[in-house]
Amino acid sequence: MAIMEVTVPDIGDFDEVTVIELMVKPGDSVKAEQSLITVESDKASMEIPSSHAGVVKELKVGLGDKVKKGSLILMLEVADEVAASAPVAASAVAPAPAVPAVAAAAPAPAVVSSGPVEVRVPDIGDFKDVTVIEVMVKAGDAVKVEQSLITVESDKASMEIPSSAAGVIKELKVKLGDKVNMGDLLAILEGSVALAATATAAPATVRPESVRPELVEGVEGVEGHAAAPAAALAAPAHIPAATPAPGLPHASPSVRKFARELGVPLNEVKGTGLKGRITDTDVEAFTRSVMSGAVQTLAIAAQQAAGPAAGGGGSELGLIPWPKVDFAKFGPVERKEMSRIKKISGANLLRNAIMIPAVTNHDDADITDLEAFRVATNLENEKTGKAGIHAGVKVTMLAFLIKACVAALKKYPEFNSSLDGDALIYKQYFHIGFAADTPNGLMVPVIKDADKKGIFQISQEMGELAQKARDGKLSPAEMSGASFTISSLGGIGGRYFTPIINAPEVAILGVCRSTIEPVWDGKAFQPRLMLPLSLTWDHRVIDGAAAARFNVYLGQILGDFRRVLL
Ligand code: CAO
Repeated sequence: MAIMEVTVPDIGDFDEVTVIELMVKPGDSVKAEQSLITVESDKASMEIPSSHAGVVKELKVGLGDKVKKGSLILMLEVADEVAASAPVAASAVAPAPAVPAVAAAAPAPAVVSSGPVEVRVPDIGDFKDVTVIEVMVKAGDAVKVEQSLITVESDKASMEIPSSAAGVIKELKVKLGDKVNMGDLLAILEGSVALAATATAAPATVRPESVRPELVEGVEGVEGHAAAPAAALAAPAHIPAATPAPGLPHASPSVRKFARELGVPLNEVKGTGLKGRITDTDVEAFTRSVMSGAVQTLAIAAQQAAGPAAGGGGSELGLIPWPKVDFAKFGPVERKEMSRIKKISGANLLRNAIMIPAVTNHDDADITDLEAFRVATNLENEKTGKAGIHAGVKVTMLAFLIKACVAALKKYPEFNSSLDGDALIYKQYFHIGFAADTPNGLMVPVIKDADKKGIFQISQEMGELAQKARDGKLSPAEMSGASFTISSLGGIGGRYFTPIINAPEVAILGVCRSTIEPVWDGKAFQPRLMLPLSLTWDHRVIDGAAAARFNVYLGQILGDFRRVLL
């Protein structure tokens, strides 16, 4: 065994960076490429990997130490042959630098252009396909030279990409989750665009830590300016002070990855590391405090401060924000905008699911005789042909269900009511909505005055409304005014489900596919056609016993429709 020194490899343009995380300790076995420490500048944090496998004998850096290329990180015990083959004794620079090898600042004359200017990803060293994890600007924003536009992250480093030109963002060419490489177009600036000034300034005027774009290209043909490599700033007065990334928490890539895996919002985590840096221990502690409820108080306070209009993300409910996952890390993905209908119905469903204390009762109705009647009716109607008054109309099970529900709603009127503060509005009309599956999403057309219509008429209207829904031709009037809704998945399949109440209604009936089942008649099992029913109801208005009664009554009617007349 031999001892070798592991030093900081070439970290590009970075003069001195601070050690913010020690990832190994004496006695640890490390693999080649395993991260040893995390270092950080104003604009980037990166993990420094080991270029050899071995056992850590002694750490030579501590938290807060400033290191640069060649600084000794640790002493590593390695196999003799490894030490012998090491190119330079004691120097274990990683073969692939773990940091952005930012191109040296190239002198360039300051230029002013009034035409559109493309801002591209600069030389980010050895990194390929880095992920955009934060977009800090939007179209229409005025940006200064050096203002950070996006943050990108690889497995080993995260870095902000600043603009090397000032101007107004005409178009942003990247979004969250995109993979970018050197030269990729980030944004197009317009207005009086001041291109990043020359690098002829003394190094002292350059923030040594900043990762800066080296490529700022004028759109060809416009103003005749071609690419103007730019780095440092001639006029420090124009440089925004080392801009902390707005909203981006202070944490290393591995901590961020850890937080993402746990769904922890890093911006809510208090960092206990150096300069308030978030460590993985902080992430764990945050998770524990959420589990115990301690963090909810903070979130609710934030919600109160933000007011009810502060939408999305769950913070208004005292919930931690929705986890942001870079799915592309796990496999190929494609992003597609949801349809307008899906967005609208989604918002309604979310509100109803959250605001209604809903309970679902499941039951079965014996529809053996009813189905036989339905089939016979349709056969008979077909025979009558064009001569019949209901020519071409197919009687559907859903039409019977609508009629049966009307009967149950009449018997149990609170199911046909709506909450109005402390009062209930009992509707004396029976408008029944039915969920229709359309290529654009879920729609709920309404059969008005279902109590006054026969099965044929309801079947016919339903067919027409369902067709209109699929064609996207339903009028708002045809979708409003329901006092109760049925969602039938019977034509598709399934057993039971828990439909979400269509507020301000107070109940909804879910129906699934009927199946022949053995039913005990007191002497023997009989094959009966059983229809699964799932009734979801608002517990503020309806009691469990009433819901059970409603289902039982519904089952009785579906079992013997003559009961409707009683
Ligand atoms: N059990 C067994 N079979 C059933 C059934 C049931 N409960 N209900 C209907 N079927 C059968 C019918 O017999 C018919 O079979 P045939 O084609 O062999 O005659 C087939 O399913 C289609 O039935 P249908 O023409 O009567 O249509 P429908 O009334 O069942 O449905 C509509 C109409 C608009 C409700 C339906 O097309 C639809 O969109 N359903 C989905 C609703 C939905 O998405 N709900 C979920 C909302 S919550 O996300």
